[in-house]
Amino acid sequence: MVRAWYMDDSDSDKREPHMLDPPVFLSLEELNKKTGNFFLNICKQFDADTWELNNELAELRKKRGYSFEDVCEISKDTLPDYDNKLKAFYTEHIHSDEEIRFVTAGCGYFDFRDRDDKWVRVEAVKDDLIIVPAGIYHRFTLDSSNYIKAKRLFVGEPTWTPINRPGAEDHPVRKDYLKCMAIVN
Ligand code: KMT
Ligand code: NI
Repeated sequence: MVRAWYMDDSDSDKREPHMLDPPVFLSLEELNKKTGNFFLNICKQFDADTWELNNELAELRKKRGYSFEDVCEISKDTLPDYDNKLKAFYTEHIHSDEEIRFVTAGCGYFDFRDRDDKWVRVEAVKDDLIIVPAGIYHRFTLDSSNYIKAKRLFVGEPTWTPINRPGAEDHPVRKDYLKCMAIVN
């Protein structure tokens, strides 16, 4: 199950959960409200061992036009330029397209800014499909197990380039995201 919670502001190891004391969890519905309805139905679960047989996942891919697919395995031994990549993943950024990750092994944290600019941490484990909307501020870190394997899906030819904050405020994709957020409650 995808779990989500508000983060504390301690600057200890980012791979720790960083829950508030006591913890404040968000249901997917609450997460959805806090981020402008973008999360509705997008933190989904599919059995990673049988995903190829799953019609619902096939439908979703077709509907959203996910034509590209590869595998990203993040560990010191499997990811070239590991330290720099992890640093870039954890630098707050947006993308001009959706970032789609289907976790097939391991665990990681996707952090998102809510509509009040507070960090919400979303735990991604095996079977979780996470679709990060274009224009939302986010970042990623491994947890203390230091390992995740995920499929990366994309519409067309992928561009993984992050647009870092600050510097992303005037990007048209960011403006579109804010416009959408303003009209939902
Ligand atoms: C990204 O762009 O943040 C990543 O690819 C993170 C890891 S995917 C499990
Ligand atoms: Ni990203």
